[in-house]
Amino acid sequence: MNTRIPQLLGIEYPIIQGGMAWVAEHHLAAAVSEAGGLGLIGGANAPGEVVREEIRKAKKLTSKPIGVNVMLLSPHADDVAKVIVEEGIKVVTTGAGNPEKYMEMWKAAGIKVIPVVASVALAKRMERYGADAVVAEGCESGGHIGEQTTMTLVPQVADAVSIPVIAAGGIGDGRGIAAAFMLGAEAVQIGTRFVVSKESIVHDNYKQRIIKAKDIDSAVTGRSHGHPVRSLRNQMTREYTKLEEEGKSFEELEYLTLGTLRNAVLEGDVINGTVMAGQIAGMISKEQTCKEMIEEMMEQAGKLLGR
Ligand code: TUI
Repeated sequence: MNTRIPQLLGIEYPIIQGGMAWVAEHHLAAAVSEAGGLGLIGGANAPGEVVREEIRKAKKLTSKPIGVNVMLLSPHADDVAKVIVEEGIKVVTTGAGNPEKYMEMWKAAGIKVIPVVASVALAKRMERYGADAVVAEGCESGGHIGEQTTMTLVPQVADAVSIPVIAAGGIGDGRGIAAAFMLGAEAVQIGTRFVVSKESIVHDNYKQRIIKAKDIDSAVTGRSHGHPVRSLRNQMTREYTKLEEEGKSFEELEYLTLGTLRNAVLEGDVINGTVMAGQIAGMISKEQTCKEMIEEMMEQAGKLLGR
């Protein structure tokens, strides 16, 4: 499992933590990095100064590399992009858009840039713009998703680019990691499983909702306005779906979900809140430390791959 990614990022194992909004804060990022993966601070919709504080707090907990994810739909993306350079971060991932306008600044600062892509076209474009690797994220993922599955996207992206490909979406154990490697990936990005880690600050109601989830418990909302989001079914997804079917405008739907991810993550409102999680939630059965998760997954993947 000695691929190009651990060397590129200065980490031990080919495992990257997803840059999940509200969830990927300093405790989780530091725990994943300490365990030998790459922990990420999720910029999400936070202002630059909040991200700066998160970076500084994470650095107090670990001297190992940590990265930052820039959510490109955020009104604060420009500020976060600059904060990353100022704080000496060495790895950036981006999501929900095309990060071209920041690439020159980041490359000049010696930052490894890893855009999350949901299509071959964007992967090829990112390689041309100097990306160091791409995360090919399938629609099994939680949160904002594309259309392709991980099984179909990863090999097509791996064939289309020469830079390393990191698989994401539906991966939560060593079998998933081994399968991703078989598809041509050189690392994986994992989100949902780390949400239920002991170091994750997510409300226990949210963790229990994932632990109790069955395979079919997630739903995708927002397709009607071009921003599909996967979360666990509840009162919120039912209400959203009903309003979508009634043809409500993007603004009305946005208003409905305002603050609901925060309410689920921090307050534990898993009924009217947005409980983003991937389809692999049905397989996730217990809270463990990030170290236990990573070691268990690496051992299982190693055996399967005969390494
Ligand atoms: O970004 C994510 N996952 C996210 S972001 C997020 S916050 C949010 N909440 C509500 C609505 C929208 C965002 C929650 N989860 N994953 C990475 C990802 N990127 N998935 C899909 C994409 C993507 C999709 C289309 C990236 C680029 C793209 O096209 C860009 C272009 O210009 O071609």
